[in-house]
Amino acid sequence: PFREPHDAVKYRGATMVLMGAHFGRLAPMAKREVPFDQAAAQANVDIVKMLAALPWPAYAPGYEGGEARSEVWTNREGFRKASETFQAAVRELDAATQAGDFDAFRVAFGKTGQSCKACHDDFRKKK
Ligand code: ASC
Repeated sequence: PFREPHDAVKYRGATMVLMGAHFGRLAPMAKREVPFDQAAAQANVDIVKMLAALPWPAYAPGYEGGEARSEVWTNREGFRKASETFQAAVRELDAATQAGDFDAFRVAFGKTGQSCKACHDDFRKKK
């Protein structure tokens, strides 16, 4: 689906930037810095959920490069598991937000952030 590796690198980078922005907007609520606003949270979770499904085909064989470490391609099973852990956490975040359950939202927010970090630790180049 990508004409050249560079296009895949840009595509997955764009999804990561947008996910970071919209996941980040949940942080003040999760940290109790502002009151939990279910509608505002859901608007951001919906965007994260949609984006969370998108980047994986852009890591197909042949699309090495950018910030991705070679381990993405040499440890396919590990990368697949990391991506599934992340997507499962996002589903949990979505369910908690839809339910308006703030405690579950906080737990799922933490799990989701951990899964972002775990995958970055193992599969993203050190900055
Ligand atoms: C973010 C973001 C990440 C994760 C990670 C959580 O908002 O951009 O990569 O959360 O920092 O530990």
